[in-house]
Amino acid sequence: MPPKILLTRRWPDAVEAHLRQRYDVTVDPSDRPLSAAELTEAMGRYDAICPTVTDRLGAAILAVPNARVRILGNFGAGFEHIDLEAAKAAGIVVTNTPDVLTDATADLAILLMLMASRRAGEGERELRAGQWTGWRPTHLLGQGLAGKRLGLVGFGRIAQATAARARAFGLSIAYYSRRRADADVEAALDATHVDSLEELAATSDVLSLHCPGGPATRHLVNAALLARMKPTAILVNTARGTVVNEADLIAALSSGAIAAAGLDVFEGEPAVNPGLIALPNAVLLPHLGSATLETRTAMGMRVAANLDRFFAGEVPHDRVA
Ligand code: 8YV
Repeated sequence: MPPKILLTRRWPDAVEAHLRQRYDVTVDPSDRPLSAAELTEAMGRYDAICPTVTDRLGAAILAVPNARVRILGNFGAGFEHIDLEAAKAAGIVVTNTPDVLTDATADLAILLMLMASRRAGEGERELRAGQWTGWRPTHLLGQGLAGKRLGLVGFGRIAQATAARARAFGLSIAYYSRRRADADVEAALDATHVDSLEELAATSDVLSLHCPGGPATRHLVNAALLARMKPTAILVNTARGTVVNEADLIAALSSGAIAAAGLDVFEGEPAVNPGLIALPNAVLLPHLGSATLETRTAMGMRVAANLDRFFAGEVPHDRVA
C-alpha cells in the first residue's frame, strides 16, 4: 500500500500528478487554511501531511495521541508555523524547500524596491483612476537607487541573491546577521558586515528583511529602529510580517520618518491593516515571493524528493527536525 499523504492546498498540476504516481494522495478540495480540528483529524489519517505557511501546526495538534503522521513535508522555506520541538518530541520528521525559491523571492525584493523608490503603485493607481493629467517635470518624482546603500537584515541565500541583483542597479551592500558570512562570500558581493541592526538601519537607504519569522525576530523593526532610519529610507519585507511592528511602521510612513515601504508579507495576513492600505507610500503585494509556476513546481518537487527519501528509509535532504 502506498503511503497516504495529504496536501492541505492545491499544488501545481504537474506536481500533483507526479505525487499520484507514488502515493495515495488526497488534496484538500477547499483550498483554504485547514482548521486546528481538521489538522488534528488528519494527524490520525495520513502518513504524511504537506502543509503550507497557512497551516498552523502547534504543539496541541502534533502531540495528538495515536498519530499516524510520521513526516511533515512543508511546502515552503519558512517553517515557523510548525512547532519543531513538538514535532521532535512526537518523533515526526519535518522538511522544508530551500534553494528553489531563492531567485523568485530575490526578484520580488527588487521589484518592491523599484516600485517603492519609483512610486510605481501610486502612478498606476492614478492612471487607472483617470487622474493622470499628462507629463510634467515634477510629476511623481521618486528616488534613484544607483549610489545608494542596501542594508540586508539576515544574509542567507535570498539576501545574497538580492544583493547580487542590487549591485547591478548600482547599490552598495551592507548586512547585519548574527553569523558573519565567510570572507569569500562577502568579497564576491562586496558586502560590508555591520555590527548592529541599529547601525545598519541608520546607514541604509533601503533596508530589506531576510531573516526567518518566529518569536526570535518578532517586531525587530519597531518604533525605535524606524526612528534611526533616514527620512528618505525605504523598508522592504519579503520575509515574514511578524518581523515588523505594523502599527509602528504605519506611524513612521505617515509622519515621514521614513519615505516608503514595499511589503509582501503582513502580521495578520491575509488580513491587511487598513492603516497600511490607506498609505500612498506603501507598496503592498499578497505574499507573492515564490509565486511563479516554475518555482512553485520546483517547491512541490522538492517536497516529493523529501518524501521519497523518507519513505525509502533515508534521511531527507531538507530535514529541519
Ligand atoms: C511560500 C514563503 O509560498 O517559502 C516560504 O517561506 O514564504 C513562500 O514563498 C509559502 O511559505 C508557502 O508555504
